[in-house]
Amino acid sequence: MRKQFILIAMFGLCIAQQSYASSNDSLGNDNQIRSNNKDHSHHANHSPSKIGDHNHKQGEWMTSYRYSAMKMKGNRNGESKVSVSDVLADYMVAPTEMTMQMHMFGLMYGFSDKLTLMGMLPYKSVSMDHVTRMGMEFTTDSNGIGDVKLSGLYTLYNDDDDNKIILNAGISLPTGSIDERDNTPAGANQKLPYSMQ
Ligand SMILES: [Cu+2]
Repeated sequence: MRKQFILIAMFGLCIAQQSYASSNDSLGNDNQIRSNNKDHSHHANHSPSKIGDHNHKQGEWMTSYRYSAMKMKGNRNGESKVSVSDVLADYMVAPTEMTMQMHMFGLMYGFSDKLTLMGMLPYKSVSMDHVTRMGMEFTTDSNGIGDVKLSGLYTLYNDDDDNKIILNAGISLPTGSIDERDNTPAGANQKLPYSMQ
């Protein structure tokens, strides 16, 4: 059998939408939602593609939504690429491609000027293509919420030029769904492996 070449392809796409609400701004307007580039000097250099890289002033809220998609192809054993036939020599089924889409919802709150609290909730959709030793192809899909992450961002250092050192400490709560099932050649409604949970 001709050795197959494995393509390794991976791309990421990130679209982020963020909005800010301030409850202690100079206008005294409690529920004003602000767009990213207005009025908030401490966000002037803030790129929305980073998470947890900034703090908020006391009483300030920020909500964020971020979409990302990823596609992975090919198999590896440690550092080296392995072909589908290599995988099938050891296993009954080889994965060929996996796509993941993630919706990430975030909330930040300025507990004080130095301490910002942050919570994040992901929603994931995963799809994996496989081929069996018999040459049969099949796909499994799953979707559900992932682990909630709660963290605190503490400003250790902040100079006049707005250079900052922020300590980011957090915990991950095991809220992710771990009982995702789908149909496979082994039968209907089978429990899916870890990477699909
Ligand atoms: Cu923020």
